[in-house]
Amino acid sequence: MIIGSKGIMVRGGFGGDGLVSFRHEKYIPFGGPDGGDGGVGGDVFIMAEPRADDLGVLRQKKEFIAENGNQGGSGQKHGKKGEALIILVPLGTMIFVEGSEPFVPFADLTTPGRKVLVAKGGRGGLGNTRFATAVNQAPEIASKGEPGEERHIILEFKLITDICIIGYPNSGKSTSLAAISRARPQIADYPFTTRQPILGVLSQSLKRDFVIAEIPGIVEGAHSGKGLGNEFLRHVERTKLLIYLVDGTSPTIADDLRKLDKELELYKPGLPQKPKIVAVNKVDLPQVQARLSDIKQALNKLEVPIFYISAVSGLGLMELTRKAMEMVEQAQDEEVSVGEGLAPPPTFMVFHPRPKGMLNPKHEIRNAKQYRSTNDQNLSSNEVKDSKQGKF
Ligand SMILES: Nc1nc2c(ncn2[C@@H]2O[C@H](COP(=O)(O)OP(=O)(O)OP(=O)(O)O)[C@@H](O)[C@H]2O)c(=O)[nH]1
Ligand SMILES: [Mg+2]
Repeated sequence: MIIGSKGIMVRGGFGGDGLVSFRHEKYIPFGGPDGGDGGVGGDVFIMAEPRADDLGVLRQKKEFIAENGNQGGSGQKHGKKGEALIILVPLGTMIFVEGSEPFVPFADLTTPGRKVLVAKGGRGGLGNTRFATAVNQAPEIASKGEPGEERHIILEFKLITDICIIGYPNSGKSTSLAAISRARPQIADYPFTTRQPILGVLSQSLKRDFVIAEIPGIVEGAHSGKGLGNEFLRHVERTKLLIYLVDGTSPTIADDLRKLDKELELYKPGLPQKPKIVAVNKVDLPQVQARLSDIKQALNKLEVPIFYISAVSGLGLMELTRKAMEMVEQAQDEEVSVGEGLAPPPTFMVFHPRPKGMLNPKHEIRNAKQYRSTNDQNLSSNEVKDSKQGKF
């Protein structure tokens, strides 16, 4: 089953704590503070991976937490940075952040290898060297590392295709897809043979390959869950061209087309206004041949290109694919990138410790003894506060 949407939690690693330490060397009395700063926590990224088919690549995992930074060392050594965590998702994944404005994607991964930072690692704490002042030359204080950003994210996977073939069950979508591309979907004379979108590649153009998909059969009432429902229509949203494939043996072809339009409109207003081609299939059958002129008459008012084809004999397929590729190229030129105008990530206000005599009373700085005995990085004892959402 294609996993099309999934909620996950991402969190950057904790910053490492700053260290309280003093230089102890033979013949060097009062060596002074030499505690280093903690390393910054690892960031969490989401990256588009073209080989992944759907969000199933994430398996059952729901929480993604990057590595913590290490504690600072003596001799002013900086703690090691936490390693970044990269979550691989399929190309075509949209990222939404819970709590931000609905329906405005945080990012849209439409190019292979695109990497988006979704949770920053926490800053490392300051070592006691940073707190030395003229009046306090041996500070026994250091600050704790900060927690990383935490976000609840919804991932939505929508296929990126050039062409989508949609139509009623049994109209011949799989047969057509197999005839014009290298895809080998299952073909049978019962409805809903295809239960998942199937992808194929059209490589008849010298310029580039075209990705073509068959969407499982749509029936009247799909928007309210009939048949396989409208679950797969999300994949139609980002195609450049629709091919409405209708069965030539249907006595109500014009009506079938209107119903397809209606189902798409009910799923998402404006969706049927995408560039479109109508293909009447199975014209090799004598009963279709017999009423071909009536069919043409019934469809002559449509303002979209119409092709009369036979997916079995190949009749009209060449002309159909040529027109489809031409329309995709045209649509591409006019396309406005979805990635433009993305909402910025929600902002978190972080209060950082101010060393060298400018300490804010709100910041919790511990003395050296307490500090060494505490290993846990308790969230509530940290200085980071989220002014807006009160998360930290
Ligand atoms: N005579 C004739 N039969 C066809 C043609 N195209 C498809 N068929 C037959 O119609 C039946 C359904 O074909 P499919 O390609 O599986 O139809 P589909 O639209 O993918 O069906 P679902 O996946 O169930 O929605 C099969 O028995 C095909 O052999 C055609 O051009 N001519
Ligand atoms: Mg099929």
